[in-house]
Amino acid sequence: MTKLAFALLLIGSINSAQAASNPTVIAMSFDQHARTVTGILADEDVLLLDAAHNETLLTLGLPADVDLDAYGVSLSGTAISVGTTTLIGSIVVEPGDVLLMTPGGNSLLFDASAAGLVDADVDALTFDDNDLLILSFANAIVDSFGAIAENEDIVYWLGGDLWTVIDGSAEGIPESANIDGLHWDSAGSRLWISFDTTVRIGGLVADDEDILAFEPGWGWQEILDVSAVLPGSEALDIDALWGQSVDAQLLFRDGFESGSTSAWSSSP
Ligand SMILES: [Ca+2]
Ligand SMILES: [Ca+2]
Ligand SMILES: [Ca+2]
Ligand SMILES: [Ca+2]
Repeated sequence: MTKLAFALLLIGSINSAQAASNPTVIAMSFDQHARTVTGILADEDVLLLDAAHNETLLTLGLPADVDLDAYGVSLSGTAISVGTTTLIGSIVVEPGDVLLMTPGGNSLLFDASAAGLVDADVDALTFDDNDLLILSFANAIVDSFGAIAENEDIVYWLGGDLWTVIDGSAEGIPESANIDGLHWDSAGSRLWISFDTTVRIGGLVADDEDILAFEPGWGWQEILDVSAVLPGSEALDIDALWGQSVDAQLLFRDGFESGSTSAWSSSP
């Protein structure tokens, strides 16, 4: 683990360590379609869940045949990754790319092939306190310097090099597990994490639709047992994740999302 990476991650948050930060809004996407009372939540859509467990569906305008597999909101706009190569507007977005969506247009925030990463698939992303992109990949990635990011690792891409933020196996994550959802909770000085399989860690058992928090130096906590809140979601996997602890209006600041209130019934 590089000390530089931790230093970057923790800038601006040192004084808020262990602060209470119950999430106001959690945004999540699933790996497959799910049924709500008012319709289908597609795997390219986002479900917003507030602290009272009210639900709002967001559609990002993505093609219907693509899976949204990473999602986050930066100071510039909304960042996404997809599961398969997809034409979004005039941009070919590959699984390893991160597309930045703004009211003024879309652009690639991270271009995996231009970075020299072969067969890359970004499956989780978030932004640190300096709005720097943080990534996890679906498969092991090797950069031009020979640094390896496993799929349970969390990394920066800085200056053409991978910088480890979290070495997953050093933090107790089984090497068989993959981090597929990620959010830097600045107010709580912790990372929210979802896995793609059931994981036993820190005395917890987390299913793939659950959200845990990891705080460097403090360990693991459960943020949300999603199946307890959304009956019928046990068969689903949260494959994209974002949250807001302080200012829920942040979610809508880039202005392009649309939503409608819904209620959960069960997965199809
Ligand atoms: Ca999805
Ligand atoms: Ca992807
Ligand atoms: Ca991963
Ligand atoms: Ca998951």
